[in-house]
Amino acid sequence: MHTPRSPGSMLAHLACTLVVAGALGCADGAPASHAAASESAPPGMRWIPGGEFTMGSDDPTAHPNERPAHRVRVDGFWMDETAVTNAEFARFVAATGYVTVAERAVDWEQLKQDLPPGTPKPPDADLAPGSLVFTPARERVPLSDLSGWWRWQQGACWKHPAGPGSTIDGQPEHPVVHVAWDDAVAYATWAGKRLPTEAEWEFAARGGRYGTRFAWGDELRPGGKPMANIWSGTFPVEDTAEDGFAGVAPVRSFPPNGYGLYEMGGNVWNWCSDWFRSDAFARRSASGCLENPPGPRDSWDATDPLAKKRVIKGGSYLCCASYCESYRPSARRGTPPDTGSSHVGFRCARSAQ
Ligand SMILES: [Ca+2]
Repeated sequence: MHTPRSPGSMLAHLACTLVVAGALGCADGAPASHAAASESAPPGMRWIPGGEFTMGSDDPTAHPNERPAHRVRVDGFWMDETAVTNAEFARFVAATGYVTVAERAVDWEQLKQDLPPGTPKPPDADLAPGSLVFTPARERVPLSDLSGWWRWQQGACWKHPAGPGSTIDGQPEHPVVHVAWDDAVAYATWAGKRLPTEAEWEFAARGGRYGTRFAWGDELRPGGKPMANIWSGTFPVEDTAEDGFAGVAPVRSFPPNGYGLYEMGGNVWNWCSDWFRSDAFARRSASGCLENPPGPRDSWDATDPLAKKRVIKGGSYLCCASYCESYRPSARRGTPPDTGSSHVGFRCARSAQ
């Protein structure tokens, strides 16, 4: 946990050495792992058979941090069918008494480590518990200025996603949001699971389909059918909900991918276990086919070099063709591990027994 949770600095972080221990190259023709064939499926999880695939993208429209495409191989593993829901997270909190990062006051001593030297301490009121809440802009705003649609809301947390007075009552099947990376790890540990690596997540998101722009093909809406919960209309002013939802949708609202996983694109971003480096793929592309890459040893974002970030994947209900388009499997972003927001959730993985 390193990163600023103060309003201004957190907003800055929301913009849209790889150590690969054992990166010895993939064995040609090696079979995918079937280790789970004799293992009964954990409830709510799907077996991802593993194999070799092309990670990242060389598409001219891909973000620079997705390039270059490179070969990666992952072992088989279990993956949650859906993002962790409010009901599931509530059971975790009830069993453990866990208090999420957004429900704790900001630790100034930690916060200032990621700020320019000499940055003055904010007023105590700005260090009160809270989280980042999406708020539509009243009119078109520069898409380079995230403060045009994100606000720091005291009291916002997983139970009160829009701040005090808001509730998740009646939304047990919505993905839990306002969870920091540390919260996701705490939940996964309690559940006997772990966060997926970025490589596992991207492999799983593709659902066995490769070489297409989206997990379901090259058309965003094949035959006019919405395949993911994304933004429609003018971002960030008005979401016309053409896919049926403005804001977070309950899990299983859209068709599953080829592995039976729901909402691996759109709805809410998913935390991964890796540190985020914007140059990660460039640094490892010469290493040949990588086996189960765990991600970089450290974090670095060219646009935000002081912050330490973890990888998030999948995009959210705020993504659209004109802004980020991160519901593509290769899309990736870094977010400070102590920063949650109203469009970031997670799902868990589990290694074969
Ligand atoms: Ca939508």
